[in-house]
Parts: sequence; C-alpha cells; structure tokens
Amino acid sequence: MPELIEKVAPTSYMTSKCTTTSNVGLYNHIRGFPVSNGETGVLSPKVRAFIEQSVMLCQPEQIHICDGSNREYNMLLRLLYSQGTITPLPKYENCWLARTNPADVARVESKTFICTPHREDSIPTAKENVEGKLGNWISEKDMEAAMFNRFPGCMRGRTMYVVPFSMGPVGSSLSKIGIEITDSAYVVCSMRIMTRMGRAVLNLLRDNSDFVRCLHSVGTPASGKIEQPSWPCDPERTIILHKPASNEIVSYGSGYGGNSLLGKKCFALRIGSTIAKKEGWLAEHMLILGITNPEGEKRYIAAAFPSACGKTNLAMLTPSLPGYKVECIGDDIAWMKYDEKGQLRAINPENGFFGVAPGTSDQTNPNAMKTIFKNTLFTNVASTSDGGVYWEGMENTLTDNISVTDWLGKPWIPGVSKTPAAHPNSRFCTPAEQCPIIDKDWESPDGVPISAILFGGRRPAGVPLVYEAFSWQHGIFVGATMRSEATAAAEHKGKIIMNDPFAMRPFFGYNFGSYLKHWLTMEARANARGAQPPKIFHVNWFRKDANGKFLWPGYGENIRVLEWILKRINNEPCYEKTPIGYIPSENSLNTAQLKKDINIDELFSIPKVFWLKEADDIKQYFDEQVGGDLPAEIAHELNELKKRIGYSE
Ligand code: OXD
Ligand code: MN
Repeated sequence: MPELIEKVAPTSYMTSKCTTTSNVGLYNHIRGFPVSNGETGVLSPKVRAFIEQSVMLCQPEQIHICDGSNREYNMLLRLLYSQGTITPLPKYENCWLARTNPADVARVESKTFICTPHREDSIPTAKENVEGKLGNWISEKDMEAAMFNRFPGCMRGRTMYVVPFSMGPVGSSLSKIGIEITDSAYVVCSMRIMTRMGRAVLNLLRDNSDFVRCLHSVGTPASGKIEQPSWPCDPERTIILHKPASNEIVSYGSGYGGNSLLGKKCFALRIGSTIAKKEGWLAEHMLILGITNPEGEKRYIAAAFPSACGKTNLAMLTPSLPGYKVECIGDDIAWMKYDEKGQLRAINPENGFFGVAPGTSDQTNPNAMKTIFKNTLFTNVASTSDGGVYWEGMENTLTDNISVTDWLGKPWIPGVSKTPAAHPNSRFCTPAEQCPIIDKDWESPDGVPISAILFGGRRPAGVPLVYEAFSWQHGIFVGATMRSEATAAAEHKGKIIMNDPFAMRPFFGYNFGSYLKHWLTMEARANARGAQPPKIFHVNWFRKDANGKFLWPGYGENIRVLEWILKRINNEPCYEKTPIGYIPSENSLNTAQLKKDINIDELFSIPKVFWLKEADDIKQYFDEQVGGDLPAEIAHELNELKKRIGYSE
C-alpha cells in the first residue's frame, strides 16, 4: 500500500479550488493509489482533484470509480455477503438483509452541523439559557479540526468508492449532481437504488462543471477496535458536516442511511435548501402524489410530514372511494420551482424509497408491499426461517412452522418476546420504478404541476382532520407552527410533542428565520408571472378521543380528505370559516359508506382552551427558538390567530 505522498492539512482540503490534476499513473493510479475499477481518463479536472484530495487525506488501499452497472452492483453484494454485512433473503428476488451495529441505527441530529462563517447564517439565535432546537452550527475552524481529528488515514486497508450521482433525472434542468466518496460498499449499493448513479453522470461532468462534494467514511474508533467487523462504524465520534458556501458534505462514523446516503437528507434537503434559496426555488421534506377524480381530472399535491408520520403510506394511498386513482411521484423529498407561467412544478430528486418498515403491511400500504420484495436492501428488520423478512405489522404472515430471528440476530417468539422483532427505524431501500402506482411522469424533466401543499403531523388532541389556510402567508405560519409526536427516525425517545416546522427541523440548511422569509417571497414570484401560489392545508389523521382511540380511520379513507382538498383547489364553496382556518362545511366531507361511525363534531372541534394554550406554546417557541429572526409577517399571523380565538392577554 502506497505511503502518503504528501501530508494534506485539512485546511487545504477544504479550501483548495480543486483545479489541480496529477499525471501520476494516469490510467490506473491516482496520486500513487491504485484504481481497481473505472477509467481515470473520463474524470474532469474538478472530479479528479476531489478524488486526489480525498485519497491523500483518507489513504485507502485502492480506488473504485463506480460505473453504476448491474455487474458492479452484483459484485458489491457478493463482497458484502462475504464480509457478513448482508445475508440473502431467498424467499424473494434479489433481496438482502443488513444488520447494523446496534449503536448505529438512526440519524444523529445532535451530531449534525451546518458550517458558515457566522452562526446566525446557519441557525436562529435562541433565547439565553435555552437550547436551540433548529439545527447546530460549527465554525470553519472547528469543522477543519473535526475533520483533522477523524479523517487522516481513516480508509487504510479499505476501498474508496467514488459514486457519481444525479439527484433528479439525469440531464433535467431541475436536477443537481454530486459525487460521494465512501469506504462503504453498503452505501454504494444503497446509493445505486436511491439515486441515478454511475457513468452517465460522470459523462455529464466532463465539461468540468461543478458538483456537490460528499465525503463519507464509516470510520474506525480511536481505540482501533472495531466492535462488529461486518458493520464498521465509530458511533462515539460520528459527525455530519455541511458547508453550503462550497457545496460540501462530510460525514464520518456512521453507515446508517440518513447519515451516510449523502444524496438524501444532507444534499437534497440541507445543501439543497441553501441552493434553492440562492436560485429562488424550494427544497422540501415532502412527498408528491397525483390524484385523478372520477371525472378524470388530475392534480398533484405535495405534503410535508415529520419522519415516520405515514408519508410513504399517503404517497402510495389506495383510495377507498370508487373512481379515484392515486399515483406516486415520491415519498420523501420535493424540489419545487416556478415555470415561466408561474406554475409551481416539482420533481422527486430520488430514485428509490428508503422507507420505515414497521407498520408497513397489506392493510396499511399494499402498494409498498407490492414494491419491496424484489431488488431490495432491508436493514435491521427481523428475518424468518423460510428466508423472508418480518416486522411489526406483518403478524398475519407468520405461521406455526416459521421461526423469527430479531434484528439483533436473536430468536424472537410472537406474543412472548418483550422487545420488537424489527428495530422501529428499520428500513427497506427499494427502486421507485417498482411501485405499481408510480406516476407515468415521475421522471419528467419538467416536473409535475403542484396544486396544493399539505402540512401535517401526529396531533392526538385539538387539531382537526383538515383545515385550509386563509392565505399563502397564513399557510406559512401553519407550516412554521407544525408540531408532532417524536419519531424513531432519529435519536429522540418517547412520544413527546415536538415542534417540527415544515417537517424540516432536522434538515434546514440555513437559518429558519431566513427560510420563512424565502417562503414568503414565493407568493410574489408567482404573482410576478401572473399566477397564484398553491393553496395550503393542514391535515391530522391522528386525533384521538377521550379513550385514546383514533377518531379517523386513516389510510385509504384519507382520500375523502383529499377529495375535499380537490374541491377547494377548484374553489368550490364547500367550507366554513373557523378561527384557525377553513374546514369542510356541513356534509361537504364525504363520509358515505365509512365502515365505522365517525364523530365528525369531535373530529372537527376547535376547543378554545386547547388553542389558547397552543397560541401560548407557539409564542414561547418563537420567542425562545427564533427570536429576532422571526419575520414580522409570521409574528402578525400569530397575533391574528390570537384575536380570532378570542385571546385576552
Ligand atoms: C427519513 C427521515 O429517513 O425523515 O426519511 O428520517
Ligand atoms: Mn424523511
């Protein structure tokens, strides 16, 4: 293995202009490090410089430039199998199960940072002695130090994979390109599912255009001792860094998807939102779906829900109402931009679904169940003795002669074992094109026209099934005040109600106050093109009665709510005004043939005491978390809400 050719200070790694190239061993070496796969001749000077810098910093054993082919994918799966990282699932076609180190199972929000020259560029200034919850800032100096303490030599003895990828269809004007350098074959295989990856993307970069630089290593603990060789990681020193000024992402210590598949949360949301602000569009944590009504009229809707609130289920909804059709564009991320006529158009920048497995079943999401049993990488689900998978929600697939092994590899007995069989944040990583209801335009380079934006969350009390915002500005207030029960997708514990504005709390790439200002500008951008922005709604499928029972059946029945939203998009006067927004007027929500009786009055009640408290909580949240960064328009909306609910100071 070659010695380090020159010692690279992290400063030069982060700040160099990436224009240098080396001619050392042009076709099979980069800076003296052997290239085991891929032609170096196709690398643009910028790509080559990025690889060179990473190689010198991380000192891998060899370099593999990914071409994205089936041959390569199969070779990497075999390698992961031989290393014990994945096992085959012979019950299905080309499906595999990975078990992570139990310390590496979720996104690590507390170790995720945005690096800008000034703190206030990244995060709002929280009130003194209050912990800021809207992201973490790191200075340039500290980011360099964090890298220097972790990266030098971190890939010794490992292969460095170079993964060129496109977020969005290759070549679309709405798409963006990145290169992820990683020492994890699991990451490469997952990136092949979740992004358009490989040679076609490298070819696009041959004109030496720019790309988002993503550097990832699973790391090695400072002790040098890797607990679980099949899943190397360094949980103690895990860190995820984003530098918007130079479009750089650096992730160390975790192989888990949200921390390691850098095209997803890191690029498409955090760096994406900073690019979107600069360029005048929106990068959001939203699903996109198309609905066709019985008359054949089709509309597209984008919807933001916090992690693990049923985004994938809604994106693949099987409508209970006859004559309706729902088609899926994406289940997690939307990039939305106005066209020249002022129509907001959206693409799903991803190529696959990285969905939460537990809770997914033939009852809750039959379309997901038809998607995921071929060409899928499962992570941390349980396995069955007949070569299949199992998780909470799949109870009716078990029979007496099948035994279950839990996500930790231990025998698991239904009704007896006290711990869940699958980790609550276990995942399927599966190609989007396999979804039986994938929209025919899901890869349209122009995106699809968005007619409505939905916000929502898990609100067991006080919040009605659906309401419509009075205006764009009021809708932004509704997004800014979103709250939901905590999720297993990150490191939070318990079922506390957390603020999660725009479902973006863990994913803002810049100060939330500036983010709100940017959203406010989107109305004028539409108006300038002679158009209006989409209507905004809030939905809550999770309201409970006094006995803790859900008031609304949810899932396929949610089409009834979407039907009302479609009517409102067409300006039908099927609403009544309440202090918090417009709700369906009497009998305008279709409840015909619902299987169980619904207490509509309770479902839509707007208890004054609850909303007075909600207004207080919102005020406290804004004061403590956003302070002087809160746009005056949003403070005004809070005052208006208070007046409407009859608040007296
Ligand atoms: C996800 C998340 O994985 O939001 O999509 O955490
Ligand atoms: Mn998500």
